[in-house]
Amino acid sequence: MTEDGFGSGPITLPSGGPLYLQLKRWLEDAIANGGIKPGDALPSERDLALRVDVSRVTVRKAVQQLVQDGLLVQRHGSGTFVATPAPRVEQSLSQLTSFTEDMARRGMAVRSQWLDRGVYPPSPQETMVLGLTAGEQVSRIARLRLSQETPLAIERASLSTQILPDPAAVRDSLYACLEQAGSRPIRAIQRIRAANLEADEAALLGVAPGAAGLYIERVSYLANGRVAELTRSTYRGDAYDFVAELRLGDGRTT
Ligand code: 16G
Repeated sequence: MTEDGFGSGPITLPSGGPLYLQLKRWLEDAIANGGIKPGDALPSERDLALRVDVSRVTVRKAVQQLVQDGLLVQRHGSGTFVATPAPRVEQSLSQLTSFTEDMARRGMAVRSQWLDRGVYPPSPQETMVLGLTAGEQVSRIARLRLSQETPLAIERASLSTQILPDPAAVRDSLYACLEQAGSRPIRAIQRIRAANLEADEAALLGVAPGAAGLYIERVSYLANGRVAELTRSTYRGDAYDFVAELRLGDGRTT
């Protein structure tokens, strides 16, 4: 095999069963034994069909099943790749920290891909949660958050323009930017629920459509009690363990 793990000659499939299942098995084995690695690109459907000596329909069927199983990922316009398993992260639910801080503490590199940032007329939810007055605009920043080049979450933050007048001022970290302006939140309420990822979210997160995800809504507050941020995030379900410490309550009956 050459560097890409597929070599250049014909590929001999394991025997038995329908051809697409044979090809699927060959690909699964190659991924399992490291012959093809996370992030490797698959040859085009046409090349693979020629090399394996099967029809393109057979290749498509095998690939589709592996995408569904989460072993392969299709990226619009750039092809099909071996999926990268997410580093599993344990996240405490008792500390108000930022994504950048969480990853830095683990020595993991972070990067954000901007999906949107700008000042917009607010939605009714933003007006209500952020306590905006009539005619006030909202600053929005939406980012794909990556750690070690693996996408972990899509975060959409909305803030009053009084707290974040210029969304373009946010560089790597929203909380660092707020801290500089003296408006870093000190408290937050966070709601977490399970969700199956929509196709567009799944594509951004590099997982199969319908894969398990966590939908998280964080409303954070400044020291003066004003709402600082409403952030709605979609996290990869296979990447996060949220951990909460529980103590015996005052209302114990024993
Ligand atoms: C965390 C927060 C998010 C906050 C972000 C700031 C959750 C679910 N979300 O990811 O609300 O906006 O940190 O991160 O924990 P940053 O300072 O790195 O931009």
